[in-house]
Amino acid sequence: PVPAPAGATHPLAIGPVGAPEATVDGFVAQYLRNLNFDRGVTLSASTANDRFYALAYTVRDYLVARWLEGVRRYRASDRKAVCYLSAEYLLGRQLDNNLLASGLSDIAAEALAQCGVDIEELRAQEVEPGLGNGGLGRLAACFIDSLATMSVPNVGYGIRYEYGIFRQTFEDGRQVEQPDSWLELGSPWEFPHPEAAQTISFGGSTEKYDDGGVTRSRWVPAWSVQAVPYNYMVPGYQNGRVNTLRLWSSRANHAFDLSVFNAGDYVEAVRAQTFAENISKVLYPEDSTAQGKELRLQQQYFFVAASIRDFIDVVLPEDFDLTRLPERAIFQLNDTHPVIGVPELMRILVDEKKMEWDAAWAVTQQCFAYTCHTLLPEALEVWPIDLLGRLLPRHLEIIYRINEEFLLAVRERFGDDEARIRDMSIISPDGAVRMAFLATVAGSKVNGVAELHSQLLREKVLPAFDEFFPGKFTNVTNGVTPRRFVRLANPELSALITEAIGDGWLTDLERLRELEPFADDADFRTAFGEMKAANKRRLAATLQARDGLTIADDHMLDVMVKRLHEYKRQMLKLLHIVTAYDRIVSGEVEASSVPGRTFVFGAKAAPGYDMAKRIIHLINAVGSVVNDDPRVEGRLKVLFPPNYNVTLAERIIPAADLSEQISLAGKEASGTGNMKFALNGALTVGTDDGANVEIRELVGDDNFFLFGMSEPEVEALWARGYTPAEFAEKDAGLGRALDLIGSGAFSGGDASVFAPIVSNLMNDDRFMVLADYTSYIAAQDRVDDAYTDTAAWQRSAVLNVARSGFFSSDRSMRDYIDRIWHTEPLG
Ligand code: GL7
Repeated sequence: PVPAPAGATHPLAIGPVGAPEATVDGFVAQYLRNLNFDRGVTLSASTANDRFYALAYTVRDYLVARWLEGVRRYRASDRKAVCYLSAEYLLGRQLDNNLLASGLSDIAAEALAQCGVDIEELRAQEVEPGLGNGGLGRLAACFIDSLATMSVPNVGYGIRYEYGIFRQTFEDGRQVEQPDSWLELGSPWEFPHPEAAQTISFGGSTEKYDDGGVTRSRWVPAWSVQAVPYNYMVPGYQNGRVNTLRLWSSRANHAFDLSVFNAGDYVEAVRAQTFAENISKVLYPEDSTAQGKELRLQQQYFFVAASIRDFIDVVLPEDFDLTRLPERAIFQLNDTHPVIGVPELMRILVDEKKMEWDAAWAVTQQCFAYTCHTLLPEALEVWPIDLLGRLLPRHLEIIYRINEEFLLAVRERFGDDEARIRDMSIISPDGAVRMAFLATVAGSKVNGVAELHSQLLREKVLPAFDEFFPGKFTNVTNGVTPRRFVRLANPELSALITEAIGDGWLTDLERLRELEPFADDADFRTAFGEMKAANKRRLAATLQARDGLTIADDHMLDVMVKRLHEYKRQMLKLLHIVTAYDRIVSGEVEASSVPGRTFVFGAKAAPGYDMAKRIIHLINAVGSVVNDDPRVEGRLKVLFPPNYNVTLAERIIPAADLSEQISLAGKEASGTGNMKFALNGALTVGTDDGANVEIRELVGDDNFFLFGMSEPEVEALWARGYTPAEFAEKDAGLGRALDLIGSGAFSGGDASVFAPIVSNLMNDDRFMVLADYTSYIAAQDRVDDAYTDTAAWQRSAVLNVARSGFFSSDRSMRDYIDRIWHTEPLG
C-alpha cells in the first residue's frame, strides 16, 4: 500500500468529508456544481448525457460518505465477509435504485423540477450494464442488494466486461446480434483504480526447488496481465449501509510483456498487448451451456485470482494469520465459473505462504461454498486437462493432488470399488476436470436453488457425493429483491400495499400476508384492477415508443419472458397460440366469442444455438400472420419486443395477468422470473418444476394453473420409451397445429423454413413438448374461463401477492447465513 500523505492527520482527512445537505436546495447546489466541475458545462449548454451524469454524480455524492464510513468500520472490525464470486451480475439501471436506497427520490425530483430538468429524459439516458445472461446473473445482483440492506459485510467480485450481453434486433423476424457497447458514453457509477491493479499470471511451467532443506513446488508463469479494479457502490435500502461490488478489467502488462520482444518486433509486441485486453472484452452469451473455450477459462481465473488476492492483500490487515481466514471470509462460488479459485487459494497458502498441505486444505475447505444452478448435463463445466495444464500448470498439479487424496478417502470408506472411483473422480475418464466435483469436494456446503432442484441434485446428479459427505448438501431457494421488482417496478402496487398494511413490508416481505383479508375486499380488488390497467397503459406507451407495438386495453396479458431454450419450451406456448388461431380460422369457434389475449414474448437466443434462433423466427412469423389475419378480429395478438433486458422486465412484469412457467419438470433449477410475476399479482400457468413447486404450495392450487407431467412422471415416460409422434396422432388439435407450422402457413408457403422444428418435435422432442400439450391446452382453457370472472381472478391475484413474501432475496440471504455462511450483520 502507498503511504498516506503527511496531511492525513488533518481532521477532515480521517473520515469521509461528509455528504451534501439532504434538502432540495442542497441537492440543487450539488447538482449544478457537478454539471460545472465534473462535466465542465453550464446547465444551459448541457446535453442530456451531461445532465444525467451530473444527476448520477449527485446521488453518488450522498452515498459516498456512508460507503467510506462502512468500509472503515468493517476494516476496524473482525467480522466475516461474504465474498461473492460471480462471473455475471445483471444489474439493470442504477439511478432509481440508488435514489430509492438513499431516500432521495422526492428531493431529486423537486430539485430537478426547480432546475427545469426533465427527470424522465435523464432516466432514459442510462444504459443498463448487461453483465449477465439471465437468471444466474440477475440473482447475484439481487443478493448483493439484500446483503447491503441487511448490513452484512459483502464484496461482490466479478468481471467488468466491456461488452455485456448482445443487443438483439430482428431482421425479417430473425435474431441479429449487435455488440452491447454499454460503456460508449462512460458509466457514472464506477470508480476505477488503475493504481491498485493486480498482476495475474498464466502459462509456463512448474518446478521443484530446495527451500532450506524442504523441497517445494512453484509456478513459473510465461505471461501476465493486469487486473484493474472498478468499484461500484451497492447501497442498502435506506439503512445508511453501502457495500462494494468490485469488477475487474484486464489491461496489458507493458513492463513485462514488451520486454520479451526485441525492437524489431515492436508492432508485433503491441499487437500482443491487445491480447491481454481481450480477457475482459466480452461476456460469453451462452446461458446454461458450457463452452470449453480457452478465453473463458482465462476470464474465470483472471477474476477469481484477482479477487482472492484482493481480499487477502488489500481487505485483510497486513499481518493477518491465514490459518484464521475462515473466520474472516467465505468465498461463495456462484456456479462452477469461479471454482478455479479452489486450487488458487491452495497455491497461495502452500506455495507462497508455505503452509503445510493439510493445514491449507483445512482452511480452503472452510472458505468455500458452492451453489449449483442447473441440472442440465451440458451446463456442467469440464476443462480438458491439456488446456488447463497449458494455462495453469500448477493449478492442475494441485487438482491432481486434491483428487488423489479424495479418492484415497473414498477407497478407505468403500474399498476398491473401481466403478465408484471412476464415477467420483474429479478427473473424468476422458481426461477433463469436472468442476462441479471439485467444488463439491472443496466446498463446506453445496446448495441447489429450489427444493426440487436440491433434491434432484442430491439424488440424480451427485448421489455418490451426498453419500460420502453427509450433511454437506443443502437447499436455499432463490429470491428476488422487492426493492427493484416491487417498489421501483410497480409503484402503484407498492402504494396500495402501504395503504393497506402500512410501512415496513419492503424489508420484511412476509408481512405481505397481512394483505390476505383484502382479497375479499371489493374496493381493494377494484383498486388492484386499476393498478394493473395503469401498468398495462405504461407498458403500452413504452412498447409504442420503443418498437411501435400496440396493446389493446381490454386484453389479458399473457407473458413468457426468459432466455430462449428448448427446455423452457417456448414451443409449447407457440403451439397453444397456433391452436387458438386454428380454432378461429377453422370455424370451430367464433372469433367474437374468444376472450382477447395479447401474448408477450421476450427472449434472447445464444448466437450459436440454431434451434433456439429458429424458434425466435417462428414466434415472429406466427405473430405477423395471426396479428394481420382479419378473421381473428384482433382477439389474439402476439408481441415480441426485441432485446429483452432488466429495464424492459421492470415494465412488462407489473403489467402481466398471466405468467408462463412451462419448462419440462426436472429441467428448470429454480426460475426467478416466476417469483417476480407472482409478487406483482400475475397468476401462473406452470409445471411442477423449480421454484414453481414452492410458489404453488404457497399461493394455493386455486390460485395457480398447474399442468403437465411431474418429474417422476417424466422419468417414467422416458423409461417406458417416448414416441412423440404418438401424441400428435392422439390429439387432433396438436396434429393440426404441427401441420400448420410444417406446411408453411407461417412462412409464405415455404415449408422448409420451419420443417426442422416440426421434425425435431415429431422425432426427438427431448423436452417432451408434445407429451404435455394436451394438458397445457386444458390449463389454458381453464385460464380463459377463470379470466371471465374478474372478481375471482383479482382475488387470486391479490392472494398471489400476499403469499409470495417468501420469495424475497432477503429471505434467501437469511438462509445462506443460517445454513452456510454463519456471518453476522455489522451493527
Ligand atoms: C440458472 C437456472 O437455469 C435458473 O433456473 C435459476 O433460477 C438461475 C438462478 O439460480 O440459474 N442456471 C443457469 O445456468 N442459468 C440460470 O439462469 C443461466
